[in-house]
Amino acid sequence: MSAAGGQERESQCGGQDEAGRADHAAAYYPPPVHRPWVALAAGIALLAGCGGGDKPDGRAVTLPAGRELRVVADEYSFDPEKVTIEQPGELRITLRNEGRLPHDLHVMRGDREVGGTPVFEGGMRSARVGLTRGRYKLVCTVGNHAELGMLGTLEVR
Ligand SMILES: [Cu+2]
Repeated sequence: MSAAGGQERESQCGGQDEAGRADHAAAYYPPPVHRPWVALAAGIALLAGCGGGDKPDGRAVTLPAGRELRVVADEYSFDPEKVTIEQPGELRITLRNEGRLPHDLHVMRGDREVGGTPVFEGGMRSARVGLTRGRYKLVCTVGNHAELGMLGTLEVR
């Protein structure tokens, strides 16, 4: 029921280049019977991509100092999407790419890149970043993935 609603709304942003391409990509997902949640998640990500900033909230996590941050990448989302770290210091980030396309995860402070993983397809990659107190962004730097929803926040308290 909700999937049909998603389809309907997707078509409203078909005029945008990036939404068009995302539609195309979504068509290559396995049949719904196989992984129904993937198609649904892609639909949600597409809505987020053309919604103009007010996207549905992704999962939020708070990590104690010294804990590894594990993020799952997919087309086109990060999970979790909102991360709070309780203390400044070095953070190890592991990105698992569950999508079909190459992705990465970079930590940005304003326009300055703090660090991140290489771009890769499938599997996992880790990176270490040194963080001071403040707000950062989590970004996939591949193509227009950030615009399509691969964008998160990281706050260091
Ligand atoms: Cu990406």
